[in-house]
Amino acid sequence: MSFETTSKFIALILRHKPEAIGITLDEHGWANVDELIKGIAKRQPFDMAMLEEIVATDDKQRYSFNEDKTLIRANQGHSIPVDVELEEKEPPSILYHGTAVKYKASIEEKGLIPKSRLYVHLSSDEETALKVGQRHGTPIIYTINAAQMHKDGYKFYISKNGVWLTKSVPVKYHSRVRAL
Ligand code: HQG
Repeated sequence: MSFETTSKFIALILRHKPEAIGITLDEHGWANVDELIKGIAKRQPFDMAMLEEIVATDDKQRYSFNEDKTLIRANQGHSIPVDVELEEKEPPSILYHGTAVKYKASIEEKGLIPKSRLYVHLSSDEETALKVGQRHGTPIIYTINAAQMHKDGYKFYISKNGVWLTKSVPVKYHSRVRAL
C-alpha cells in the first residue's frame, strides 16, 4: 500500500470503521496506538515510525496523538458517535461550504445536514470549500451567515485542525456563491 492509501485507511479506521482491523475507539474517539499498528501490520509492513510520519506530514493534520503517544484519534470527520472534545467558539461572520451541483436542490430544500457524519463541515476560506466541493463533482459554494446563526443560538466548534463544524445550516442562513 502506498503512503497515501495507508493514510486513507487510517482515516477510515479512526473515523468510520475501527472494526475493519478489529479495534474499538473509546468515547472520546481514541484508539490504542499499539492495537492500531498491529491491526494494520497484519495487512502490510507498518510500524510506529511510519505512523508518526503519517501524522506529522498529513496535509490536513487529520490525526492527533495523546501526550505519551499511546493513543491516537482523528481530529474531525467522524461518522461514529464519539466526543472528540471540540472547542466551542464564536465563528467568523462568514463561513463557506463547498458541495456539488447534484446536491443543490436537496440542500436548498432541506438546508445543509451532516448526512453520514456528525457535523456539517465548513471553512473560513473559499478556496478550501472549492476543494471540498470538487470531491463530489462539479462544485458549488455556499456562504453561511455564521454571525447570524451564532446570534440565533446555533453552536459552532473548531476542530484541532481548524475545520469549522456545526450540526446543521437551515436554508435561511446560506446563499450560493457561484451561479450554476
Ligand atoms: C452534502 C473531507 C443533499 C454536503 C473534506 C456534502 C471535509 C447534502 C455531502 C470533510 C445536504 C456530504 C467533510 C442535503 C449536505 N441534501 N446533500 N440536505 N446537506 N449535503 O464528505 O463536507 O479529506 O460527508 O454538501 O475536506 O464534503 O476526509 O462532507 O457534499 O473537511 O479529511 O452531502 O471531509 O476531509 O459529504 O466533507 P461529506 P463534506 P477529509
